[in-house]
Amino acid sequence: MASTMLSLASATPSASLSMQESHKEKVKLWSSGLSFNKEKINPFSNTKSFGRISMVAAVNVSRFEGITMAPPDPILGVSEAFKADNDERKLNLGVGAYRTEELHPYVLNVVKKAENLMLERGENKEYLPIEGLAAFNKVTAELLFGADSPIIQQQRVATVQGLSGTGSLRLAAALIERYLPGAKVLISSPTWGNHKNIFNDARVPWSEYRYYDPKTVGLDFEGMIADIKAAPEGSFVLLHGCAHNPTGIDPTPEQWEKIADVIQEKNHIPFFDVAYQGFASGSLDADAASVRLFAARGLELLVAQSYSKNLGLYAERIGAINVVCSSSDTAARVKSQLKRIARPMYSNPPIHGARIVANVVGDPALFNEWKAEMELMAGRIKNVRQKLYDSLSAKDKSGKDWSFILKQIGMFSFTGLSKAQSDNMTNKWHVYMTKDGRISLAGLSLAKCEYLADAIVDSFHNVS
Ligand code: KET
Repeated sequence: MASTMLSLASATPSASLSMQESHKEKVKLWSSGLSFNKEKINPFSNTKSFGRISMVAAVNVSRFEGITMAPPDPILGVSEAFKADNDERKLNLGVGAYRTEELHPYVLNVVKKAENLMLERGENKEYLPIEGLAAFNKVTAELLFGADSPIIQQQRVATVQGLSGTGSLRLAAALIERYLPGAKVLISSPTWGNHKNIFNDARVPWSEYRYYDPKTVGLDFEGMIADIKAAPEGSFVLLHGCAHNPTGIDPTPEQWEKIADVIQEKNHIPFFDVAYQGFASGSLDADAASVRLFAARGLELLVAQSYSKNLGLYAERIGAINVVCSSSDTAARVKSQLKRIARPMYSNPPIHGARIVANVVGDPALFNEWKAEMELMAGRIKNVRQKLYDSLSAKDKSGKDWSFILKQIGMFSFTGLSKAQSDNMTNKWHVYMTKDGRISLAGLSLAKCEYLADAIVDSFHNVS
């Protein structure tokens, strides 16, 4: 159809050919954003039959011609590349997703039980309210702050079900952009790659505070405190509640107290991203300690939650945004505005994951089973962490100290491998990982530790 249109519009076949040849160039010009001038710049104006040809061009050329190819996502793009690799030694240590020792995806038993309950009850698929499932919102806030928290009793928290951690962060970013325009968000350097995208897309300005010290492969606590102090008063400080991604390095309880002191001094607003509650230590309460410490000081704070990892509900997109306010009245108004932001974006959230969480957390027997399963998952990761360290120490004859791997917690290990070394891991060894040197231990088995250690030792010593 396109070529028919073209020959119909062109005076001669040769005119048709030359137009096709120069077509790409013209379209580039056309879509490059140059100010449009019919006589001089219009790329289709070099022929007498301008009217006819430009009309054909409009039909024949995609309106999206000027759109360039986006780069693959630095984390989810790794899974796509992994799928395309046919080598049988391949290993996907990119995305933070839990696998069994056989490297299969894992659906928790409590999740299956909760789903069976839902089937038995014959629950319907009606729309949820904009703020999500009430039973879910109740238990998710309780899980985070503790059921006996004064925040909950005084109804000072606005909890809205979100599209997992990412969607909940995005809702909060939109709230900041709309109601605290100009306020800056401080994010750790480094951080989970998507944080920057989220604030960029919401048009919220951000800057980084120091966090990781490559010399010690530990926390740059002095730098962190200095940067939080230096930020404009009233900034939001994004903190990873536990199991910092990508470094696996968390502040100690004493350091958390000092961070809270500075935040309070500067009237900053803590903004927690809690994507790994229960996955760092194996205990839901211990992993919420940082958030509870800030809450106990009576501060206003934001907390985004995710059930992707701790309940393995990655694809169900279940999480929440909690805004702790100074009064119940403020919380009610904040909640109404979060709903107003959500409605034109996605209307209301999906129900399936919300029911699973409500059933598991709301039922004492299932809740205990969940805790046991989480300990198992966290335990398996600790075992591969230890085995990887042992293998590296045995294979690397250079005397390099790999003990930082044992000090890191959570799903990941930040290996310190450079981009070139990470590329070597993938290109030569078929080990898929993010280019910042992060590996997901949740995707590693005991059986593959030796192979991984060989790959790391080779990449570390033979690639500069
Ligand atoms: N916060 C952090 C710190 C985080 O690592 C993730 C996911 C999320 C939020 C969001 O997850 P959600 O599924 O939207 O609840 N991180 C892993 C997956 C991803 O990049 O999307 C990862 O780092 O591999």
